[in-house]
Amino acid sequence: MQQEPQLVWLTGLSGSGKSTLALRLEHHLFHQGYKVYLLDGDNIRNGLCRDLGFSEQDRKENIRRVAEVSRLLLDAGMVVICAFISPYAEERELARQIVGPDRFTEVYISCPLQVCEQRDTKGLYAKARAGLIANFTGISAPYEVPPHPDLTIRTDKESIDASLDKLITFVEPQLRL
Ligand code: GGZ
Repeated sequence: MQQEPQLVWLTGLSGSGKSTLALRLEHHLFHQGYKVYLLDGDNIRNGLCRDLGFSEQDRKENIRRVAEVSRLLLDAGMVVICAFISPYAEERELARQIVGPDRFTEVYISCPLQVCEQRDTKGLYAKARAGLIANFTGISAPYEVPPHPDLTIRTDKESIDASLDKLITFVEPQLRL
């Protein structure tokens, strides 16, 4: 199948729904016949970036490496989905430049901190509040809201199914040659 290599970059707080949406988008595109690959904390921070933590410097290096890998995958013709907190606007912009602006779509997965904290699916916010995790995004480290994302999805207002529909409707036309 002919496809336009594109990177879909999901940014947002821990617990905002990035990983769920990224995985569901990946499955959808795969079943449509696209060659697609998902990069996220699970497959990146356990391997390529396992020497990195969550200081500002390490997060920036994490995002830079992810962008470089994405560029290689795009050059190989893949559709790439990235799901990272990527809290710094400057690094998201750097990622856009590394892969090429016309191959990069920034999607802001928007959800208020209070809602992410209530969800606390992994108990990380509770640990961060208790001082057991340092530099936790939203608690003791910043998250810079994207000023001009290509798409914003409000997971506190819309169901996962509705959010996914919105994402697919926006992304899929860009992948057709
Ligand atoms: C934020 C942290 C931290 C700290 C561990 N701050 O909800 P999760 O668990 O599964 O996703 C979070 C993931 C964030 O990794 P990223 O590579 O996306 O971060 S960044 O883009 O900023 O480099 C969370 C877990 O790692 N986690 N410690 N201090 N999230």
